[in-house]
Amino acid sequence: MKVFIDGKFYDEAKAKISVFDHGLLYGDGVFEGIRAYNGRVFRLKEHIDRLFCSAKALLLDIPMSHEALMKATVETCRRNKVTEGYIRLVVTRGVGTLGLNPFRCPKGSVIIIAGKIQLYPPALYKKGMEIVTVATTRNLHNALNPAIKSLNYLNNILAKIEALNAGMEEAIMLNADGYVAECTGDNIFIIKGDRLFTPPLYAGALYGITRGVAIDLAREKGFTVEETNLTRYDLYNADECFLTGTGAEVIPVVKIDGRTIGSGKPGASTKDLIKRYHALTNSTGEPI
Ligand code: PXG
Repeated sequence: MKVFIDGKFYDEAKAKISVFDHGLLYGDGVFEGIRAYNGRVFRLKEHIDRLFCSAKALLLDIPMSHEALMKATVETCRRNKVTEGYIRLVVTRGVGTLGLNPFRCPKGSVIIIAGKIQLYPPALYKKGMEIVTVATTRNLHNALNPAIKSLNYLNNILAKIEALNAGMEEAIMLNADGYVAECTGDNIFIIKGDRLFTPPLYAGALYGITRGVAIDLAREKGFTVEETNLTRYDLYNADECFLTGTGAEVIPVVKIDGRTIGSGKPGASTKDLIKRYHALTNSTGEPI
């Protein structure tokens, strides 16, 4: 595998960054997880846009233009012959002194890795997932805004540990007010009648790229989409529930905290959405 670091490609074993990089020392940096399907990078522009928005929130200067970053991402896929896979883009604060001050780091580093993705077990897409609400509260937006895709993922990892300890693959995180925020690496949706609901950004959700695609696809089918606060009661009494994420794509949820959702099987609208999501991933994107 060849890894892109600051304009050059390195063999996997030689792809290294400094131990003085504040990305490592403080989790000071941002990232994106992107997928390639059928020789195209899906929603590349949207991912790069979000990376720049995350960086802006941290006053982190990405030392490449939007266009150059798009080109480098596609080139990393090409060099690794990745036509179907996962791309990890990381921008760190860069090398600095032993001390928090980010302004003592003269230049950020850009890393691009193109490889394989570890998905949820395929059976879960057929029979649906069971998930649980966990005790770890989603970060407050005024502390570390969940809209920032930063290298500080401990809030999510703590929740993921709780899910795994409970024998589940994914966890629902609530915000400090007790409203549903999102899952550890996925956004959450419910369907009730002809309405689709998902938590808004201010509830502690990432503006997921897949979330945006799911909203568009649902509207195409005549659903009214509402970004509004949801309680666990709303989830338990939904007709259908599903999660979205670049890694997860669209995955049905059939049980939450022991409560069966709808019929207990993946819902018809969710299955239709999954089909149309795949049609889109296989036919659109930046050609590699
Ligand atoms: N919420 C959080 C906290 C995320 O990290 C999403 C929602 C979904 O956003 P997108 O833009 O991907 O639809 C994410 C993204 C992984 C993995 O390796 C995780 C994500 C993306 C890709 C891979 O588990 N999370």
